[in-house]
Amino acid sequence: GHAGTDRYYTFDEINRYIEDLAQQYPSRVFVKTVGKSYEGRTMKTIRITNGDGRAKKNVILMDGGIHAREWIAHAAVLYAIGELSNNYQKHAQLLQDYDWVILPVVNPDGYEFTQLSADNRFWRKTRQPINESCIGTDGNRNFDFHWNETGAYWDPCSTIYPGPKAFSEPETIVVRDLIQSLAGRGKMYLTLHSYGQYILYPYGYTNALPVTWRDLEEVARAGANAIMEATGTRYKVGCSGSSIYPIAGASDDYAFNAGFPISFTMELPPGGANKFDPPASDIDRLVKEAWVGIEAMARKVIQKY
Ligand code: 0X9
Ligand code: ZN
Repeated sequence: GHAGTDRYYTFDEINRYIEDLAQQYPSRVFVKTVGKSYEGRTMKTIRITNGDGRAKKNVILMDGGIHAREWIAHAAVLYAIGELSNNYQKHAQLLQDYDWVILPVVNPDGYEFTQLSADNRFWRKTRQPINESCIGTDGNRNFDFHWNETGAYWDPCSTIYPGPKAFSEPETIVVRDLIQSLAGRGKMYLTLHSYGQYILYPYGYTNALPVTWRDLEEVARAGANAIMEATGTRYKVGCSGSSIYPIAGASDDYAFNAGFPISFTMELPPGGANKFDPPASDIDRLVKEAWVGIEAMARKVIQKY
């Protein structure tokens, strides 16, 4: 059944959950080690298929938790994994011509750090030291597409430090390699964050729109409309660079530039005093609502590509 909807799972619990799914559904669900974090944690993807064995299907690539403190993102990714794995008959359409590849925890060191003590709860970055006094890089400023051009800050102690160079972090290299290995087959890249209630599309590094912005707008709208209909929650849709502020070196722009025709950052709703900490009692509602949007966007993508 579903996991991590009544409390936030630890990194180990998340890994165990996806391993269990792979054991339970050995013909359809596959877990693969794709790298190690700076502190040596094993990073794993789960690939969910319909088990027909057809190779080289189109792919939807999803990840969460590049920012450590955005726990609701990890939880939403986990819920999507549970839906696709356990309710695969209901979701036959979503798995007919597409495989789903999902990296549930992009920043395991940061995630563990935020769970270690209340003092660390709102840590955002990776955990690789930069110098004697500053730790961590903002993973979502570390990708090699217009790296460090805007929306980052040079101070290694800053929460939006882009790293000493593009792909200085083992964790962003993992995402890079996933994106590159799927180029051509990858039709939608979806990265989950909080908070803001946005579905954001490229570009992020500038407020200029890509020529295909209407396709991006159409798919994002499908997601936002489905959520609105289901729960009344309003997710705003728009280009990252003009809807919030220009940020370079983010994973969404990188995937889009690598050939994913659809690439979104989904910012889940705020919660709790700090806005990054929805109470455990809200997880179930928020992740189900996010799934309504994800499913609607996937349907649209599958129909278009
Ligand atoms: O700043 C970010 O990385 C994201 N917001 S968050 O509050 N979760 O940190 C927004 C990223 C949007 N994408 C791009 N600007 N490319
Ligand atoms: Zn974020």
